[in-house]
Amino acid sequence: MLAEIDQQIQTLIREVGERTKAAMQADFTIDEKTSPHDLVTTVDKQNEQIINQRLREIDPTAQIISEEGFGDQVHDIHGHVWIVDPVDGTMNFIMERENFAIMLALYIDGQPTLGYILDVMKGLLYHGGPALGVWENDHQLSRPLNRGLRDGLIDVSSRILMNDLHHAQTAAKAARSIRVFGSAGISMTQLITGRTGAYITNLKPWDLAPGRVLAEAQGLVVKRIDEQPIDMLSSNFVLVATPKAAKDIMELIN
Ligand code: 2AM
Ligand code: CA
Ligand code: CA
Ligand code: CA
Repeated sequence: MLAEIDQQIQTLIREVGERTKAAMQADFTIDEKTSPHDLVTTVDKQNEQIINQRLREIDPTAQIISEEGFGDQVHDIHGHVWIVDPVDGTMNFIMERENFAIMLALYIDGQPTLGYILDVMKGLLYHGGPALGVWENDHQLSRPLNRGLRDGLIDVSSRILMNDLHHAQTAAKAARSIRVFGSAGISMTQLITGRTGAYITNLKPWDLAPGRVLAEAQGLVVKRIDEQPIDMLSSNFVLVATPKAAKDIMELIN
């Protein structure tokens, strides 16, 4: 059953990826959400409507959590819950025209089960989970090396780095170098392929959901900085890292 759903979701996300590339060349409207740093486009909204409609056909009894308001009001995570980010890295979509993703995840009874991150402009789909393994298109990924903080690259979201939240600058200074991608999804692809070794960030459910599935299946640590359990119905201030880098960072910043 999981394999069948998986095939349908891969087809869906690829289709939405193609439509997104076409829409980027045409006219789309940009609106401010909460500030000039927080934008949404008609492409985000249309993608979400298409994805959610197809999810309701593929998995009719599931609940859907999604960013732009076309999902359900979800108060408990029991059963099948799909978590959807129709364009992750909207600022990159608008300004860079690359380095953005389309993301979906399936949680069953709260358990991370399937994750999908499509790097739209590179045409790379990261997909899988604990039962299926983790794949980049049709190539199964090996597990990242377990590097310590000092031997790897650290990724910190720009707001956290600039404001030194949770002493993130202390961790950043200890690493080999720092990377900032502007898309949680792209950041997750760098972790699961072993390019970066750690990521400190504060994420909404749709920013975190697929990356968490894939990162955990790759043997990476995904945990809240405050050591509380992750709550997929709200925001989480998290660390995603190799086991060694996670230990190094927790010792440095707590
Ligand atoms: P988004 O593009 O889907 O909104 C960097 O901005 C990363 O943080 C992106 O993955 C972005 O996802 C996410 N993010 C979450 N909340 C945000 C906010 N209020 N403003 C800007 N980006 C936000
Ligand atoms: Ca957004
Ligand atoms: Ca997002
Ligand atoms: Ca988004």
